[in-house]
Amino acid sequence: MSKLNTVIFDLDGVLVNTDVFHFEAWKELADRLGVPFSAEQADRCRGVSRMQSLEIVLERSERTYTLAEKEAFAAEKNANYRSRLETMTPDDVPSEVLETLAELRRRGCRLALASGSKNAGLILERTGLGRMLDAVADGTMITRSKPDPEVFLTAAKLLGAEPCECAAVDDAEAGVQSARAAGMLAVAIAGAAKSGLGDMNIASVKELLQLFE
Ligand code: B16
Repeated sequence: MSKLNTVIFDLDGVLVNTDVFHFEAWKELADRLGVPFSAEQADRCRGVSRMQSLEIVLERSERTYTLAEKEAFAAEKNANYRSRLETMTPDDVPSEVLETLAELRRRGCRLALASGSKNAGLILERTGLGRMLDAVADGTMITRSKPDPEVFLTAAKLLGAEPCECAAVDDAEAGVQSARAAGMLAVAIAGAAKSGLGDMNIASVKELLQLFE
């Protein structure tokens, strides 16, 4: 196996806590429609596409909806979500994330993003995180969502990195599956780590530094 020299991060729930905004925006839609929506369902929305998330939100609905209605619901949720993103500032990036990115770079590591979100650009701009990354692959550049490996492979390609040189960090089951299918070292964090889904399972991004000592 080649030596690791690249770290590719998921965004929502890994570099920033926008997973909470996703939950709040989906919950408001579910409440308006009178559909129960649990934390367990919200957890299953992690990493998967907007329309797949909507299907999870609607799975306890007593009525079915047309595609046009579903597209309107997804647009409503996205407008709500983006209004929350507009409030973000650089202070919303946890200090341990900033310190870890800076230290990884100091150790010669290339850094990239692999997010399924079409809103990643807004988040990177609001938080200033874009300046700390060498490449960005997001939901606007792919046709297949996680667990398909496309987004992680796109990020690696942008850097000219081989998958075996990359550690891929994700908090979602779909994301860890995507990383593994890409042939990368799959590093699980947060919920995915608690379930032991990764090749490596970490509680904090700081633990990535042990890969580059
Ligand atoms: P959007 P990630 C994913 O981002 C989220 O985890 C997932 O909950 C969301 O449905 C998906 O992006 C699409 O996001 O609606 O903003 O385009 O975890 O891959 O960074």
